[in-house]
Amino acid sequence: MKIYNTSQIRNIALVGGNKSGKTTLAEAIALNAGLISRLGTVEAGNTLSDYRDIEIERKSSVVSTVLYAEANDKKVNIIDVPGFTDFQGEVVTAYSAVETAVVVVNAQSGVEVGTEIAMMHADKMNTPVMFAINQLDAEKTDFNQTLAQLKENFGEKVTLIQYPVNAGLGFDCFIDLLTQKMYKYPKGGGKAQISDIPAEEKDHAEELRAALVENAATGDDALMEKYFEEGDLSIEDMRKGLKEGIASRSVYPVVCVAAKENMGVDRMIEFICNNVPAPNEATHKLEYKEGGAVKYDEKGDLVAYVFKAANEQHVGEVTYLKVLEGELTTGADVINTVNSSKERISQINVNAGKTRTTVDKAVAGDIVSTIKLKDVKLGATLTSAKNAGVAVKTVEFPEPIYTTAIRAVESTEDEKLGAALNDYTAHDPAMQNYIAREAKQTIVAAMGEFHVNTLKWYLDNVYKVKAEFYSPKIPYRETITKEAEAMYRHKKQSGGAGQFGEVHLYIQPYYEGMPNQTKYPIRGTETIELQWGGKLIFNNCIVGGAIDARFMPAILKGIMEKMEEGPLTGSYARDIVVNVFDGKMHPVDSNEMAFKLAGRNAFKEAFKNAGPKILEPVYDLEVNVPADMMGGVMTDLQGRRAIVMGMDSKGNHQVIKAKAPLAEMNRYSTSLSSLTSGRGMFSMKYSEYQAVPTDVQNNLLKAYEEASKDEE
Ligand SMILES: Nc1nc2c(ncn2[C@@H]2O[C@H](COP(=O)(O)OP(=O)(O)OP(=O)(O)O)[C@@H](O)[C@H]2O)c(=O)[nH]1
Ligand SMILES: [Mg+2]
Repeated sequence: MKIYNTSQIRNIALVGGNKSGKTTLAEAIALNAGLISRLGTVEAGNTLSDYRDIEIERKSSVVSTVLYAEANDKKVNIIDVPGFTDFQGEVVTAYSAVETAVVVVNAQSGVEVGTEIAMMHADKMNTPVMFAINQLDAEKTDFNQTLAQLKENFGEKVTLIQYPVNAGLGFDCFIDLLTQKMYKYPKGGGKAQISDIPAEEKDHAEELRAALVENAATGDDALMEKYFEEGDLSIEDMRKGLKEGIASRSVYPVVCVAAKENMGVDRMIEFICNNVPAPNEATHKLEYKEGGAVKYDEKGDLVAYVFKAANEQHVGEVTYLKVLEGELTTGADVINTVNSSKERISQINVNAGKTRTTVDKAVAGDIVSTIKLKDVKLGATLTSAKNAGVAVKTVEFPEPIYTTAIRAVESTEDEKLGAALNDYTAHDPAMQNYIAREAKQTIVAAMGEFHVNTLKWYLDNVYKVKAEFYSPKIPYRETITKEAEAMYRHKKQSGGAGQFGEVHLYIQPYYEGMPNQTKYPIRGTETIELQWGGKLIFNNCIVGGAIDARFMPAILKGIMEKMEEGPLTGSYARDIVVNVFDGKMHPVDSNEMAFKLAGRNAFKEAFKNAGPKILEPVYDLEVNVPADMMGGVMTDLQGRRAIVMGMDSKGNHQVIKAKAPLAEMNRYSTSLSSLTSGRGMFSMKYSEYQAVPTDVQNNLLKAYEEASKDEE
């Protein structure tokens, strides 16, 4: 394969709604580029992108796939991203490697939740956007409504480049407002016959072109002036304006395709080659941890970024790289700056799905893959020796919104399951697994139930370990709401050496910035930042040597034992000030054990009298739903004890901001999806701990009592 230089490279991600036709579009691009000789279909399970067993079984993409096409003397690298909302982590992965998002929109269904997710992440990551309106050949196609929805949701930046002449069954023709030509396709698609705009379309085309000219000029003052003076722009000027506008995200061009019929695809790729930024022309680039943006300097020293890692059938670990500076050459010794280890690049491949072609080198801006690295994970930076300190700022993945506990069906397979989970999550950064220490559960945190089902498929079919999913325990906390005092005398004198310790405590609820108590003189303070959040302030207020200083650590230890296993429900306690203000010792029988027990019991006693409360984790929730579905969603939120903090309208959607307790959010992604026919989306992020309502507290106390009885 020819080696392309940086300015000849275009990197795009095909993103957007579930089943909008991204994989079919990638297939048509590959066909036109001569990579394949006939169009595969997702139904037949023979596409370049959806080659994994799970994808063939589901007839839908699960993991993003890297492909490329050589056209117009350029190399276009393509990442075909799954559209289902649960796989939105793959959108983020793809955006970390491309300069342009091609948002594929199904003209039969218009703007969908997948469209919004693709746009939301593009906004967050400053990724330039273009739209490809697809399925223009389908019976239920509504081009005008789809375009109107795009404008309604994403504003005036949405800029029409082409419009179909005969959308719907029999579609084969569109007008291009930039080239001012008509493109008509033969049956079976492929290459368009290009002709002048016919007389009957001239007025309509002229009318629509005016908006294109204006949008093309907006990003560039000189062009704007020219446009005002001359009332029009040449095609070269428009290309210049469009290119700048796309790179700076002030223009979102819209093109027309029917991927399945391979129509419009040749022109779309030509448009991409001419108008979207090459890596070195992008205005928004990856950044280095130590500051500064990536330069894509072909002459520089090597820096490459691992944006994706996959465990491929029959191959093993495949590492996908974007070259950021210099050249990656076969045989190169590189440094993995994450762990300073050395790696050798034994092979460089370009991918078209699972098909790999070996190349000698790749220049800055290109996307390639390699195999047989020793220890390189997603997010790593590989460099030449000279750049050994350089690391790329890692991209932020969306917060998980669905958690479940998991265990091996056979406890002998615990370790196998753990290894499988670690391997799976290393390749899918939107899923996490960890052990919840207090609950003693292994937790999987994911982007939805379907995401977890995908994990289950891999556990069953690839890792071959039987696992079951069950409810995760809510990490409750305990605290106090008022001050209280208590004393405890630990005394034991039966046989041998006796034990004696007496401790008097005064406890208070802790809050940030609170003044010291003045009831007892404080002689020493210890602030303990609790591992599980919140604080314990331990004040020594002993006067006159009532308790020896050497026993204070033992008293604190006893209190900490109770903080770790709260007096109400055994949950962690937090945010308490303990003042030890009096006590008694025995000249012979006092020891550390006795004071530990006295401290622990005095604390337990005081805690019970201090208005103890159970706290629960509360999350900030952002729910985005079509306006006409608000009612059902609000009622459901109320049933989940959510408190609505605000509402905003965004296009024809409403964004609800609310606070909701984690305990009520179990399976929310599934409920929201069924309440909105899959058109709602939400994100949640831990906010704070709040006291549970009295009825909830009583139920929790009862449940704890029952569970403790069982253990006895
Ligand atoms: N009529 C028509 N159908 C299409 C077109 N493009 C795709 N389809 C069909 O739409 C369905 C989904 O196509 P895919 O290519 O799998 O869509 P996708 O966007 O990759 O789907 P996910 O990866 O699952 O999000 C398939 O049945 C395709 O045959 C098109 O241009 N016209
Ligand atoms: Mg797909």
